[in-house]
Amino acid sequence: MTARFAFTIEHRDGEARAGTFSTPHGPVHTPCFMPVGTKATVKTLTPTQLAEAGAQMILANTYHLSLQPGADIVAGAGGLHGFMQWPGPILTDSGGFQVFSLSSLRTIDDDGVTFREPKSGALVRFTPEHAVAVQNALGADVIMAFDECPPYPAGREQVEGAVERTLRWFERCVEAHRRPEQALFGIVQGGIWPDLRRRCAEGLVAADLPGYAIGGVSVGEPQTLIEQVVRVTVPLLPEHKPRYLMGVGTFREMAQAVAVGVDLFDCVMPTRVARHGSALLLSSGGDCRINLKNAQFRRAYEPLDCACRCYTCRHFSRAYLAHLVRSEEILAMTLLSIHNVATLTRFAALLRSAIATGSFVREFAHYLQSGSEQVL
Ligand code: PRF
Ligand code: ZN
Repeated sequence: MTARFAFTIEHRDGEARAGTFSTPHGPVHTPCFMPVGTKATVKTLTPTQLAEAGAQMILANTYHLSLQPGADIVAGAGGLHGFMQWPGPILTDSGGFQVFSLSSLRTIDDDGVTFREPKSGALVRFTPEHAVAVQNALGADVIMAFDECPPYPAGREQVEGAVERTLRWFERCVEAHRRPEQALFGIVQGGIWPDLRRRCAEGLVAADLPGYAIGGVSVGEPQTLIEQVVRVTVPLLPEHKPRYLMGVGTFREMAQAVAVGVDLFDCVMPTRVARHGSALLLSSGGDCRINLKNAQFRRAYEPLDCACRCYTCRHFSRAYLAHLVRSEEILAMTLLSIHNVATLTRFAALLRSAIATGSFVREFAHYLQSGSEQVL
């Protein structure tokens, strides 16, 4: 199983690594940013536009797809690759996070989670076996274990309970997994407590999976805590397996996580802000975004970002985009999503080449200064 999902580290710069993760649908060069296609579409983008924007691997969601259209319908099309016509690698999240963040009237017990389906109001039950069976049917290259992600802030007892449950559910996921051509990744929970992170990581690492994720971060905690939790958790994971930081994808957070040895990221932010009229700018050197509704862009005839080679920046001016946004034209969402996805994938590629040339720390120093106080 693992040979199919080999992870080769090609360059190192401090703890940062540049590698290649092999999947049945092609290689993923890391560090890599994965755009989110929750319902088997990265909103407003065709697969061709996504590929041209530099996407390598994309993410879809078990929670949404199992409710609509249902795993059997996706399986009938030959799985997600055939259904959505994305030829490259795909990862599905298990639903663990979405069940907790999106559904109402949740009841968790040791066997699984029952919740009310937001649209129909029907009661739905998710168990580790169900989450894995759905992901086996969806057919992504990487599938995620079913975990419990507590909110922030949460008390230590609650997080400790979530870790124990995540570990028991993990054993059941490993047992239920039926398709060796899909890589199952485990997810480390444990909130902000280093000892709970250690306990969780040790339980998962014993299973010798092809990859591991850090969950339970970026759930509302301050920036400094995110960085410190990641710094404490990464060394608990195997050196020669890909490490995936779930739901994180700003420039600063990515650079800081890459600096301590994270390889994969996903985040809805670039496509979500695009649909609200905002463009991410890399050239300014910070986590900068501009809103095209702002009056200053009405007569700005230059591209969003002169250094960006995306379709949007090669063809259109800020003034045209500002016009589309103000007119609430659908094309605004597509053109801004192309640019924002291209910008995040380009940022990951810049991290990668800086690691390859040994200039990572020097080039990205301005992103790496940590927050003020040491909290952990
Ligand atoms: N677990 C799962 N998916 C996730 C998370 C998690 O903890 C997060 C937390 N940032 C995002 N997506 N299964
Ligand atoms: Zn662009």
